[in-house]
Amino acid sequence: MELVYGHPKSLVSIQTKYCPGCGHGVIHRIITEIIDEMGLQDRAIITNPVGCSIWAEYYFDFDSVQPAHGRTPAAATGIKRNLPDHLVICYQGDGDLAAIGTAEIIHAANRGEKFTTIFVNNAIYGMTGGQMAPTTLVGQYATTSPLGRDPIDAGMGYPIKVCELLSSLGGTRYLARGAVNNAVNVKKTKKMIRTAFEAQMRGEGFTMVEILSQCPTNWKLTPPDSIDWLEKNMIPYYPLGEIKNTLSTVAAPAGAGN
Ligand SMILES: Cc1ncc(C[n+]2csc(CCOP(=O)(O)OP(=O)(O)O)c2C)c(N)n1
Repeated sequence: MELVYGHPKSLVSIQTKYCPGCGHGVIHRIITEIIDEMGLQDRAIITNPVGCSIWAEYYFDFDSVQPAHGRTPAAATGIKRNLPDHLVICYQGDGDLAAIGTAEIIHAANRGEKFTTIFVNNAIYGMTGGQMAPTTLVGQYATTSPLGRDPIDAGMGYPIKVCELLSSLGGTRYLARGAVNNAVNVKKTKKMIRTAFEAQMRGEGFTMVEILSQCPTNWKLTPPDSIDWLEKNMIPYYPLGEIKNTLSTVAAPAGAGN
């Protein structure tokens, strides 16, 4: 009998600690499906720093390293340079990547480090209870912006579009933005991650997939309402699709980069 559906081998079969409606679980699922499809379970290493995904090492059935908050690109740089035949994934939240780790990601991207960043943008600090993140939308409530993010009068600045920001850097080869708010977007996001992983294994430069993801608990919404909120508020500001793609279209010579 042909198997049409199964649990990914690279994903441990246990209940996660994520809140109901959180996007991290879906993102874990599509990453592990691709790792299985590419046969990379024994050559995959994920670096997951502080944030809700601190639990990820319990769920991924392959190697993981937990660097300090925001320092994941530095750790991934060292790992990938030493193990160029491995799939190295930097799994970062928006607080981690776009606040405390801003310098790390900019320089890693600019150097064209050959790992893939999975940037989970839930527009808030999830783990610490809903403080404003660099990606929090204008007007959005957070515990540190109780009247809504106010870029000018309260001096809170504007939500940062990370893909667009990194796109000017010479070392970046593939920057795409997906979402996990519905089945169509999950499928498209999976395709983006696969493109990035394949490019990495061909030895191309820096690749990143930003994923707009629900945080019902800290958005103070039910899971269904958080899906609507993401679609109505996040997608118009953070457009989905490929923001930059300068990947080679010809196959790399045998052995190049892996
Ligand atoms: C050096 C350091 N500073 C601050 C913290 C507190 N802290 C833990 S998680 C976090 C924010 C995480 O937010 P994000 O990266 O967006 O991930 P999420 O929890 O939303 O998935 C912060 C500030 C810490 N653990 N270490």
